Amino acid sequence: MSGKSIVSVLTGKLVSRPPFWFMRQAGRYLPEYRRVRAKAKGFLDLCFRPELAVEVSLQPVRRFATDAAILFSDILVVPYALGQRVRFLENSGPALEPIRRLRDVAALDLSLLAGRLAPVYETVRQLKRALPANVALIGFAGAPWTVALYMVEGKSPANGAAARGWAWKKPADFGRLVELLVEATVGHLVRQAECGADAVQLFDTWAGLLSETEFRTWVIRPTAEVVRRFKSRFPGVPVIGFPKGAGPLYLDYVTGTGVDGVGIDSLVPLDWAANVLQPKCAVQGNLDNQVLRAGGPALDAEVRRILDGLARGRFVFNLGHGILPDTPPKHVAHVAELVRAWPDSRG
Ligand code: 1CP
Repeated sequence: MSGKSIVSVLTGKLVSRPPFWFMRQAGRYLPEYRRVRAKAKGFLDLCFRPELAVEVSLQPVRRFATDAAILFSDILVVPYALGQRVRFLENSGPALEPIRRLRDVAALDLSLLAGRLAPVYETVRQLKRALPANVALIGFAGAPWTVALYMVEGKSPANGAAARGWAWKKPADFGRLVELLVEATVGHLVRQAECGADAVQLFDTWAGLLSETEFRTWVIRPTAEVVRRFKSRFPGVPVIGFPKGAGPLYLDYVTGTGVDGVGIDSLVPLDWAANVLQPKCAVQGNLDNQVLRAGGPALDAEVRRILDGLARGRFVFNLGHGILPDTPPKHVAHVAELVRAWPDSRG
């Protein structure tokens, strides 16, 4: 296989075996990550030191020979770069100074973004030089809805009551925040593409919290705007959208946003994905992260079920959500073997 097989799949070409990578493939489950992490002052420091961020981005590629590296960064570097106070507390997750009113939105400053994120773009440049020609470099951003949710809630959201309450009561005000994030997201993705990203992914981790009406307004509409504006600058760089938990609305998401590939969570039925989504775009997913952690015969059976269900069409093997911190790396290595061996790995 020549070139980058993930880019081939996302642009509609057939490949001999499905390419693979894993969401959150760099992280605490890897001992080599924990060693580098210990050198950084905090999580944001790790994201903003190119020599460390490049190293942790490359670790899973070396260990598992994945078909892609994902930039090591976080979706919450964007709120930080807009001037919001963002901290990552050890072992408890993100803490942001919550945004609750139009006045808080007005205090955010788009002009800070490129400068504050310059180290991230330097990481992308260095990664591009370090990667073999057949390994794709995936850039990413959080989608406007998911990033807005963290900005308003100030922490890992439970039901999103603060953000959703605001959006239902004052849609124009919440809409200003989302518009600002559309602008910031396009700028962030364009700069990653300028520095060498081969594809980009939009993480909409909390899309599944929403009602149909909210999903159309706060997920499909802003994502369509991001995709349209990104593609006007980089028509050849494919976009993968991951609206986790979208259920049957995955179809309207694909047709309404214009993404080249869609990440599906582990609950999406494979036959539905093959019959309804794959004719419209490439599909990426959807191994359950708990079965990856558990391992054993159940893991083998699930990997084969997914490959048999989707690998004859446009398909990128991945998880339905990120790798859990207590996942044995040897389970990940085993999955990589099974995917590489398909169709001979069929049970
Ligand atoms: O100290 C640490 O090591 C913290 C753990 C960690 C890591 C490894 C965080 C904090 N972020 C990351 C890296 C990261 N985050 C990457 C690059 C690595 C890779 O994928 O290999 C990416 C793409 C993300 C994206 C991200 N951050 C998402 C979307 C994807 C998803 O998993 O849902 C979200 C929701 C975040 C927020 C975030 N950052 C970190 C944590 C612990 C969280 C989640 C908090 C929560 O559950 O609400």
